[in-house]
Amino acid sequence: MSVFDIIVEQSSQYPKPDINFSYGTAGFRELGTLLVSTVFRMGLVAALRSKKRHGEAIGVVITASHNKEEDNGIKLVDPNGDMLHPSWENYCTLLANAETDQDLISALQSIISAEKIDLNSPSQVLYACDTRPTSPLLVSVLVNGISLLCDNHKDYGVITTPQLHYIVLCVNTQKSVPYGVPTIDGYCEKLGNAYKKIIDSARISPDSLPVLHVDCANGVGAIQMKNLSEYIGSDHIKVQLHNTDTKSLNKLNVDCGADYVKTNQKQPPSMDLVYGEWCCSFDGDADRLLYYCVDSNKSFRLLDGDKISSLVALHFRDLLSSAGISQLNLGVVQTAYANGSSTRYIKNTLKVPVSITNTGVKHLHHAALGYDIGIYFEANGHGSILFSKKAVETIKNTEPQSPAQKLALEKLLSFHDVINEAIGDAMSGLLLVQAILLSRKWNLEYWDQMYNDMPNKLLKVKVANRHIFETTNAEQTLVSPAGLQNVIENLVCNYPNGRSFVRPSGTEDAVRVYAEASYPNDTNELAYKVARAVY
Ligand code: 16G
Ligand code: ZN
Repeated sequence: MSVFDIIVEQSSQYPKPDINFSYGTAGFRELGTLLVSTVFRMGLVAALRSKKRHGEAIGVVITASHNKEEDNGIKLVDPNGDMLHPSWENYCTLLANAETDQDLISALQSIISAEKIDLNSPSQVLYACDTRPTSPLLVSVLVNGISLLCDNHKDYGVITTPQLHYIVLCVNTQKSVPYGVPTIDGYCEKLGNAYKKIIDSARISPDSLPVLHVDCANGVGAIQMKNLSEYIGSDHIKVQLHNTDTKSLNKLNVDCGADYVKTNQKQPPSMDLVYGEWCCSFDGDADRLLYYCVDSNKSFRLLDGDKISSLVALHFRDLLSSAGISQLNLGVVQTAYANGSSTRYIKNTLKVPVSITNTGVKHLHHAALGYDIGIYFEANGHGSILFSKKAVETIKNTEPQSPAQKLALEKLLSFHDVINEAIGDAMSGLLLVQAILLSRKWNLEYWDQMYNDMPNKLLKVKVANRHIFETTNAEQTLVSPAGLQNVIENLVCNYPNGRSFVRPSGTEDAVRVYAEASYPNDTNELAYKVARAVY
């Protein structure tokens, strides 16, 4: 029997449901029970992608992030720990939509021939999942798919999405400059030790450490944050974990998690906010991070991805200056959703350049590679910082002329190790933010005052066909349907500092309308008027 005969035989156990799949911004997302055929096929793609890359490890994560518990998803991780290369997304879509087992074989053969893949090449696939009830079944089917083309595969169990990205990057750099040890212990050691170094050099005593309340969204972050904070120890970090029930049904992301907090602009009902306390939320797979607190009037204050970017840009600008390094270009990448105040603050006050890209981590990550040190965060809390080779070498090779300069150089290297450069990572981001705030002796209230957010509104509009909405200019301008952009611009100019754009969602069957303006009433009016024009 040829390998294709075996694939046909196996695949017949997993018939494709009557769904048109599309590998979107975050891979495939669907009701978990409807993803069985897809994960089997993605096992095959992962093996082929690894063969194409001569045996470099490819990652597969089974997760639907902040989506509801019944949903699940699957996405592939490329050898450098980044998202799957866009040229392969179409292959994933092609395979997922093959109607019959024979169609599947034809699709596989077309990929093998287009990419000139030698089936005898070595391959390696690493996989993991989140805490969803459908994850174990999907993992077992995934393994069935992988093992038909690849005998070197490893299960990393229930870990966060960014941890798997980290592991893939570590495995693939073992023979050159190892990024780290490719285990969860290795992750805790690398990030945890770097964080401890910064706290020690800032001479922060255990008594003066604030307690950070962490909402784990009843997801995998609950397990892994416990692990990480225990590794670091309470003399360096004090966290109190909330929403940590990963065992009961109907808890994941319910009334908690970063998406809940961002969408509702309020804390999870399970968390009582007290003035002066520090709080943050992860999403269901712990790749998003948001901070929040209440002010002295008990009003909720959200410190979102834009505020994290601003804090990081300020701190890195200062550290580079104290380290006497002026030859590295530091930049921030945002999307159109970034609050206008944050963009103005970073550009005009910090004098750090800002580029705007399409929504979705892969776009931000790619743009951040254009800077020597590229900071990227989506407003929703997903982000990281990328250091170029030149940046790391410059920091390592600069000869300090004073103790202060030496300290700044050491801190830059420690910050480099705290960050998970493979992808946005809530736990790594938490250590980063804590280390910056504690180094600067800032609290959340002080951080919040960096700038005032513009009032803003995000609406989801169900339309007959979202695919007719086409955008340009980093999704800020509509090119289709014809004439709609003019209508939006005519509305926007009626409101002081108005800004609005419309884009099709990459994860849901809807379009999103964003508006901001100087006054809350104007903002709402603008958003609803644009939404009416879209509908
Ligand atoms: C996905 C993206 C996220 C983006 C969101 C936009 C990744 C890992 N995740 O969750 O970055 O903000 O989609 O969703 O890329 P939307 O297209 O439905 O607005
Ligand atoms: Zn997520």
